Amino acid sequence: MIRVITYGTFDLLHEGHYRLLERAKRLGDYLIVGVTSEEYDQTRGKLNVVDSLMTRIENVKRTGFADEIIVEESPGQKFQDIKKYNIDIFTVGSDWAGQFDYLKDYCKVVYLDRTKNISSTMLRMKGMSIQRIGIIGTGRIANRFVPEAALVSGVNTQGVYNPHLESAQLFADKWGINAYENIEELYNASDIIYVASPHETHYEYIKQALEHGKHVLCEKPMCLNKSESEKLFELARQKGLVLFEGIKTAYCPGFIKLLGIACGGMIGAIRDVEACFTKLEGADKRELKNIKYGGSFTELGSYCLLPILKIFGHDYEDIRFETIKDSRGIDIYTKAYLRYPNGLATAICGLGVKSEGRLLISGTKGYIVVEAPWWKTNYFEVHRENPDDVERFSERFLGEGLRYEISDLLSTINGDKKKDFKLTRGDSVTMAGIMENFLHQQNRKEQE
Ligand code: C2G
Repeated sequence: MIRVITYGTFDLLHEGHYRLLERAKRLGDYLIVGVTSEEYDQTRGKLNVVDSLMTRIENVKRTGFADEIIVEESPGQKFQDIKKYNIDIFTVGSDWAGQFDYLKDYCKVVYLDRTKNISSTMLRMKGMSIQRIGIIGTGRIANRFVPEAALVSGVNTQGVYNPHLESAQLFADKWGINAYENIEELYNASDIIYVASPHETHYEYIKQALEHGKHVLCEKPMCLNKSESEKLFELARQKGLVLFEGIKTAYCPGFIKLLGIACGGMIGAIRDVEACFTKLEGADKRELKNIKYGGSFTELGSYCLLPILKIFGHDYEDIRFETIKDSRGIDIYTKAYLRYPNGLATAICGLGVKSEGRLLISGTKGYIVVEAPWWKTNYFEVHRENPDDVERFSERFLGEGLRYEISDLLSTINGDKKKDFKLTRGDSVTMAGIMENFLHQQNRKEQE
């Protein structure tokens, strides 16, 4: 008798789960299904799980494939279960390919192809359904996005589009999703479009996606021009669709906590915000090759502007940029100085200059310091005049942190308006205006 085991959350049970269980059963004679407990899902950072453990167990039972159902409660349990239940085969979907190879010493490990297509009408729960995500672009960030989306319950990554079909195919093969040659096919197969293409292509893709009735999550900077940003938000409003700019920091719990403490008066009235983000990148990287729209400020400015706009708002009195360029004219280091009626702010970005990536918020009663990588906020300190008077705060930051924005996007699509404050339409429009101002000044200086 061949004994098989598989695990999963099985939330909002859909055809991907059903087909996985069906094939797992066929691998042997006796199938044990481990359903994750709520606590375990929290520990491993799976977000947005809707169904209770009881409902998920009930749904797995109803498929008729499980001979036995157990609860998965802790990280080391798979290894123990294999011994305890005398397992011959461990199986899981190919979205986990390679990740359970460590079990090969104890039993056979089989990765079954994940189901690429989830039909939109399948198994709707209380007006909620699985939201299918289509990706435009196949770069570094898109590669980080796919495994993060796998940890948000209620979404399924359906496929990818890149005008260079070969790149799309490579990406699709890597992640077990569809590659679309025609962008219309991507729109037809998706409910949400994730735009992760080069900056200057965002506007057209977002407009097209909204016109096709799709919700949109777009990588930062969403727009390089204020009026384009306004037009897109207006189009989304008219169509009743959700449009989110993907600045991961804005949605992560540590940053939300930091803003609460900073704006709650703990350091008095805030008079200065200094945010720095620098990276040393090879000259072959996209952001250092694109003469017109590349460079440090368009690449990293959104992160640095975020705490400034969240703390001081959108009505700055003056903004000034100082930039150092490389021999090809690409901005490798930029400082943006903003003046507000009662405060000053500096955004410092570097792609060819390395500095201490720190966020420093200074007030009339003390200061808050967040060391690099503050854009993945998980720890910060509040200091006062007395050097011994230090308060320390920490918060979890899971994985690459993209799961937070995906999770908020999903709750907003499902009608939860409470997440709106994290990155507002006004924040995004103001950032687009600052990008426009920066690019305009760069071009003017070049013409002089
Ligand atoms: N699955 C699939 N096709 C999809 C979606 C999911 O084949 N379109 C598979 C997954 O690969 C997994 C199973 O369905 O094998 C359950 O998926 P989830 O409920 O999302 O659980 P998961 O987070 O993948 O947990 O310890 C838990 C396991 O590691 C798997």
